[in-house]
Amino acid sequence: MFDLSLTSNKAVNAWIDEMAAMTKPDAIVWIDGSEEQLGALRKESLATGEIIALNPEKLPGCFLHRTAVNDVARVEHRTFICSRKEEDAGPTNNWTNPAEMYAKLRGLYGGCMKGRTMYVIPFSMAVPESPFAKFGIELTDSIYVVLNMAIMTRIGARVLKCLDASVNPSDFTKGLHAKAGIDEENRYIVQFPEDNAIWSINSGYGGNVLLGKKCFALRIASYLGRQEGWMAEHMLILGIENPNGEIRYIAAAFPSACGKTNLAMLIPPESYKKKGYKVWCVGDDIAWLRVGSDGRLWAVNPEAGFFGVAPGTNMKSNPNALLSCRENTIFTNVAHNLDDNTVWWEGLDKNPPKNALNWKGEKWDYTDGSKGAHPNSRFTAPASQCPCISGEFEAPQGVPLSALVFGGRRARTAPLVYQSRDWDHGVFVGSIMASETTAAASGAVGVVRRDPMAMLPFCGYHMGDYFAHWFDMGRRIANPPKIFNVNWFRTDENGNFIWPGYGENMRVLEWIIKRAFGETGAAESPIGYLPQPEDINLDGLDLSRDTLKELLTVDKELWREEAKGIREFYSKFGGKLPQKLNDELDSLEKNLA
Ligand code: GTP
Ligand code: SPV
Ligand code: MN
Repeated sequence: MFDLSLTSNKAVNAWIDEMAAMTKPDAIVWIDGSEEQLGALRKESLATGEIIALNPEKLPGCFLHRTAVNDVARVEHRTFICSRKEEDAGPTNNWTNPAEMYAKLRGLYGGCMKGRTMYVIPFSMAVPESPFAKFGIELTDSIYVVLNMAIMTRIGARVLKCLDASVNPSDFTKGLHAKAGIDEENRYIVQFPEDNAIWSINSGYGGNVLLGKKCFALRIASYLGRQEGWMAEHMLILGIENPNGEIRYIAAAFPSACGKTNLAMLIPPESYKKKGYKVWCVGDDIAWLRVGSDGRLWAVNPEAGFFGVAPGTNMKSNPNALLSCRENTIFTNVAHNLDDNTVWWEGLDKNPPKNALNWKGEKWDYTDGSKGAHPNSRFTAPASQCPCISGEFEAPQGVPLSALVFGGRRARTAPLVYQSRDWDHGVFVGSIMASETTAAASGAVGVVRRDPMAMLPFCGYHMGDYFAHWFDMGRRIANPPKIFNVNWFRTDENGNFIWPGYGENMRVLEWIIKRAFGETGAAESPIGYLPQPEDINLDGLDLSRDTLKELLTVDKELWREEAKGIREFYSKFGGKLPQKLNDELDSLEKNLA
């Protein structure tokens, strides 16, 4: 039962033959991207219980899937960058020499698809017709992966046609995924940047298995970007339309589960809506950045869907995300309401279902204090369903950026917002990012760690070289976006967030855009430019100027401690750390003295 190949592309067919010879599937099925085929696969997946059909009136076209209990997040300790030289992976990545890794993995993949079907998914990151599109093929034995890739990327015959017509039809990313036994001890997420290859085994969870996302669009793409003169970043992209109808674009990098999806589709406060402000979503997780012929930096969202965090999403915090996932959506690891066959998660509303199964599929009693949904439960929804999707969402050249924003979860150190003095200082600001860890990756939650540009788990090469690439790009952008840092997560002595966040973040975005266009002033501080408290609009918000002042304070004592931590972090990079970063750190320490 081997499908005829959908292409005469020799490189593609030879590689698939090789992978099939190793994994030995009973059948090979080519994914052509048609609704008929996807429908048939859904039926098959329903029959095995891999997915569960939800209420067709309330959630048409929606399904629920549960992963294995030991397989609910990215696994950074089992993620590898296998470049030929260890130095090219750098101190922040796990590394094994490729020959050794291939040998080990061949052992695990050997015959692992016996009795199973191998699906061949041709996919494109960015619209395949875009000059910036990159093509890949993912081989997988999971229908869940096929159905998710069909939402998250552009797939099928259309992609093969573009690959075959491209300058180099043998240039495609080779992604191999096998569930094998979902064995934690033998779980590997491995990138081979020099081979443009990704091998993932023993997982069935999102970021580990949807190979177009973190593995390709960030790890491999960041490596390609450095060689080809562009950047792949863990950034949302949004447009702010002002009352004159002008749209200005911002890209923002926050670590996993730190607010990208929420900011990307925020709804402005009433007072802004009345004036005519609108926010348009271009992307919620990944941005590919290139210098345009006009000397500006342009951003493309390479994805076609959202793989968003479910808990905390509700009609108040993020109505646009909720409205995006009311149809044609796959929910993973949320609670199942058996009364009306819908889904529920913590923070959806105040009415947890009385007759329900938790994310593990066990009978769930919400009164016992246990969670119904896993903290890293997700929805996979087509971006086209977002009520505020940008008209430029599929623009082949992307959108021009006026500002870049970094941010993370910091209880005390980072102020609500500050601006870097220039591009190079902005690179420094990105490089010193730190954030409390979240449930998006396995391991402890709430521990502060350094996460430069929110790329620590996603940079496909030596991070010292990555910093150098940022400086390099700055020299090539005649009219660079201004660079900022934000922190929505300062807490009071009781651990409560001080800043209301979500839609109210619009007030900070307004300051950022005004600064980017030189339309408002700022105060100098040891870390960069801060807003004067009266420069942030608080109309209609129940927050005092004094509280805002507190949110904008820079505690020099804390920052001196911070500088020590940065110096220690920088020391990891040895001679690969650009001297400019050391110089910036010296001036920060001087400013704090
Ligand atoms: P990934 O998909 O893992 O990359 O995450 P993300 O960066 O897109 O994060 P997301 O927007 O899904 O938010 C993650 C969590 O942060 C959710 O539980 C949100 O409710 C919470 N969150 C988002 N924005 C804010 C905010 O402005 N303030 C506060 N306090 N919490 C927020
Ligand atoms: C993240 O962890 O940053 C995500 C989810 O966006 S995953 O696809 O699992 O990487
Ligand atoms: Mn992410």
